[in-house]
Amino acid sequence: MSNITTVNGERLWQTLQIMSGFGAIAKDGVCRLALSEEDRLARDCLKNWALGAGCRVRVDRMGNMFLRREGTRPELPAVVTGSHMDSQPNGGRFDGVYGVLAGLEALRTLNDTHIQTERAIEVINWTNEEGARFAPAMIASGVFAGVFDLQFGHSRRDQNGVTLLEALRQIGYEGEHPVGGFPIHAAFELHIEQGPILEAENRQIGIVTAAQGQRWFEAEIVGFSAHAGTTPMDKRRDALLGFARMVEEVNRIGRTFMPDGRATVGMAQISPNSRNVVPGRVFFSIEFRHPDETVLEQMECLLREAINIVNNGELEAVVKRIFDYPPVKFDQSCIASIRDAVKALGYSHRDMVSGAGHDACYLNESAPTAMIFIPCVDGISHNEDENIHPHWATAGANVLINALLDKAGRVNAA
Ligand code: HGY
Ligand code: MN
Ligand code: MN
Repeated sequence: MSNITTVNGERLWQTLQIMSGFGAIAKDGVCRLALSEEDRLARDCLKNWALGAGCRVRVDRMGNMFLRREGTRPELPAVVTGSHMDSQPNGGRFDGVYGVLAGLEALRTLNDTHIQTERAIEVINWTNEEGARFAPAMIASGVFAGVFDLQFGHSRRDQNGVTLLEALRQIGYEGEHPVGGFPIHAAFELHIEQGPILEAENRQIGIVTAAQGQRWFEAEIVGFSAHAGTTPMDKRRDALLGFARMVEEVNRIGRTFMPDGRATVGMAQISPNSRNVVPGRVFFSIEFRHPDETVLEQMECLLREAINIVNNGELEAVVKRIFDYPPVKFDQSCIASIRDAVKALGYSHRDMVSGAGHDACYLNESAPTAMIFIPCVDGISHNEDENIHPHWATAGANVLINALLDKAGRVNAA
């Protein structure tokens, strides 16, 4: 990679600070749930910035936003980058949004340096990557990649019964463009690592060659709601007791497959959730992750054995898999573009497997894709304390813009 281009790190950092104001919560966190009013404000801001940078903005029927900087040959499949701007309820200021804004910064830098590319470059804001409001996660990139159909995507309901389609309409982001169905030449996603490795090894960049597989489940345990004062202990059908056993079992399954195995019960709804009523029902989530598909299969088998133990006549317990994707291997040619950029920039780096899921994992089903990581402080994410340093943010964006140029074809020297 001969002539390299570098971004305006200060401008990137400023856009990150402005964007973190939409849905800001205590401890410098954000709560910007997918298709919420906070998400609408962030989307409108992104759209205005993109229009200000001379991009065309289009929105598809899942609300995915595409910020397009035209190339000299518009008929060729574009090169894309992007990530997500929705957050966890107690999210950090960088998870997802950093990749979107670094992509915008790349387009702005190409404008500043009057670089023209043969292929168009598009920055994408994917809807509902987190799966915090609408399960499963990465639903919109999943529809784009053909993993889910549009009707499934639109029908997902949040905990208040609002469908994803209703939410799109409420914030005015139900676009008219079809979801997917067009070729992409190459795709890159830039993201914070959300783990401790890069910082601990004092490396600036992670070249992400793969991502671990995931399986998500929903489970329900039904007992019988009863008076806390008059119901003897041996006459209870306490759904929460069954839930407690399942939490122990899920944790045991995760530990059985350490060091790579992950098992989490993250969401639970207790009914009727009243202090003086023995819980009659618990609805909860379970998710497993591992780089090896056969281990995920073993974890699921152990889960089904565990649920049968709880399903003992006193309590009725059922579990349903709602989402799974196998371990992902990213595209070697895109990885090479990243590696060339990292070496040309002289950044310390290492290859990595992503522990987290990303839209790139689905995009990889329909386009050559790879990811770039930057460190985050103490590996903290999905927590208000999530943090990065400005120079990390700049380094990641510098790798991104040069990888994009490598694939989009530079028409003129700067
Ligand atoms: O859950 C994940 O892996 C991603 O951060 N949404
Ligand atoms: Mn993310
Ligand atoms: Mn996340």
